[in-house]
Amino acid sequence: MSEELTKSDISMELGSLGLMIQPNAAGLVIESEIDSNEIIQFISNEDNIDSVVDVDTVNNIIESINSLESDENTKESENVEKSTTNNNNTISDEDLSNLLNNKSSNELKPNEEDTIDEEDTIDEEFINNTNDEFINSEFSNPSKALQQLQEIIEETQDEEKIENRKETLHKRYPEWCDIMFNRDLPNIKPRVGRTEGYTITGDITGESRGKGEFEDFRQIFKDRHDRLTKLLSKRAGNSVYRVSDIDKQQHGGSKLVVVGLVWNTFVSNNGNYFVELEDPKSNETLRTVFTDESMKDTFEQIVPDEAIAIRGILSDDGGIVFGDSEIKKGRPPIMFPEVPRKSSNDGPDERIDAALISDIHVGADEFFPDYWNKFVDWVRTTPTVEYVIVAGDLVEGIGVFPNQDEELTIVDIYDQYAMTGKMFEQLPDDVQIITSVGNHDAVRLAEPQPTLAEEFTRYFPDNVDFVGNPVTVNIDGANILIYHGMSINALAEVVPGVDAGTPTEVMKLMLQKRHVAPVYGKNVRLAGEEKDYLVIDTVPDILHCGHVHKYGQDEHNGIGVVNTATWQGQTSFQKSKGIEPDVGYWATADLSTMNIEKYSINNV
Ligand code: D5M
Ligand code: FE
Ligand code: ZN
Repeated sequence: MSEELTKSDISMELGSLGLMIQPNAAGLVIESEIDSNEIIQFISNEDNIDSVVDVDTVNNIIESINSLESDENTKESENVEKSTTNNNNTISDEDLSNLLNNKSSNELKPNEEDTIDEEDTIDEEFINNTNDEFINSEFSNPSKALQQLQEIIEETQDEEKIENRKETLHKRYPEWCDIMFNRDLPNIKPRVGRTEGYTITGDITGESRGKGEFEDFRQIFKDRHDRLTKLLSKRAGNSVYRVSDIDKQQHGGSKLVVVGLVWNTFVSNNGNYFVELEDPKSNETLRTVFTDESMKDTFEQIVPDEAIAIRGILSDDGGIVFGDSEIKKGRPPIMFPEVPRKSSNDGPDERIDAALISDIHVGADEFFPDYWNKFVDWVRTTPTVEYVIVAGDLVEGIGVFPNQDEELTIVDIYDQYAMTGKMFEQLPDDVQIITSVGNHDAVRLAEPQPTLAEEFTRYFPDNVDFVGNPVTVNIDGANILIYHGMSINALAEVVPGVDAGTPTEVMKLMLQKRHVAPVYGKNVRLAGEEKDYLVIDTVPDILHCGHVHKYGQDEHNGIGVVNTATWQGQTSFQKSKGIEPDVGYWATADLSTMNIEKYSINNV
């Protein structure tokens, strides 16, 4: 019996539980006539965790086991059982003892099929030699052992908590759970099933290379400049000069098109419009000026850090470009990269609907579960809907703005996602859900944003695909650019005549500028990366945003733009800013026609 485990086996098994045993004591276990596993069970259940198990303790245990064995078998097993459950005399923490019980019964149970090598028996010399070493090692430190054990317990409890989290939501949030989960759901109508699938491009998730260094940051502007210069060259119809490519001696006095990132714009006292362009590679700048009043509207659409091209004449000394004010061959003197007019449609031949939503804000006091039910029921009963696309702000988050916790029904971020996951479970399994993230989600604020970590996505069903912000989703040939919309406020602030309350007007500017967040600063944070993920490379069929909580749909050069509002009522922050949200809205995009249809809880 005793040769089933070696001294080191015992030491290690107990060590893995955080229970340290002196080698001499371990040797004693093996020497005894009693099954070593039984002794280990006793030690792990009975011994005082605060100390290293010593020879005396083992002797005591052996004695008590021997005295038990002299009793009747039934009585003995009763006692053993009792001792495993009522061990609070030695181990105060109930969870701790439970853990030990589980561990010892699961892992230390003798395996009848296992035979142990004869060599693996007691080594008297080893015990004597390693005794001091062991006692002096950090593992023989009782408080360290206790700490390690507590860590194991916490992890185990954590995992159990995560598993139980969704199942226990109704205990913590009975009102919402009653409204959403305690009701008769309409039967799911089978999907039409036309889609052949989708692909995601331009997702930063898993691709982030930035180390937060200044050079990474410069790199995004260099890349932005390079890629948009290519588009601008096409648009300008002839070769364009970068600011640093202009040879002031050679080009002085000649007509040219110059491209750069906007460094600065200003109107002089004389009413002239100045635009300073920069080449981010060399940091060289070039001043351009328009004197014609007719350039005002275009001039006002220019925002800092975007890439534009300007046509004009370089002064003799090469110091300034005098901007042209005429449209030549259909080309204006100030050119944005722009999206070409879309006339054809690469989408599917027959109707496939993507339902577009955003800004659910689960967890906020102002989230309306009864509104959400209407959406769920509509998806369940609308068989043409094969995709649901969420443009970020799934949850309200925590610590997003000062005193936010005073307006939270769910203050735990994991619970917020667990609740959202449970909500998504009510959508049909064969509807593909693709969800991006926003400024309220548990990811970095700087754009591009990678998607949620597994610790949050684990609460969602398998038909949910988590993507970053922004991304392009290609469904059967139709491209939908999803971008949460944090730049909408910044753009609206910089460009006169547009307002975040009419988001489609701002979203059109993104297409014009071929960039979803052209302005840096003003609540737009950028992350340094190898390339600028916010450049609109692929011309989308539809641009889908959220964030401003206002519904809007329109088109720009044949490209649909839609903002899908929110599921959250007015917060005190929004009240202070005069924002009246549109609550309970969504859109469908028929990908065969790119037709966008508006829905609200009031018309389904
Ligand atoms: O955005 C909800 C609304 O609040 C939306 O209209 C944008 C606006 N908002 C959000 N953050 C700001 C800042 N920092 N300044 C001005 N307006 C803002 P949500 O992302 O859901 O909080
Ligand atoms: Fe939002
Ligand atoms: Zn937002």
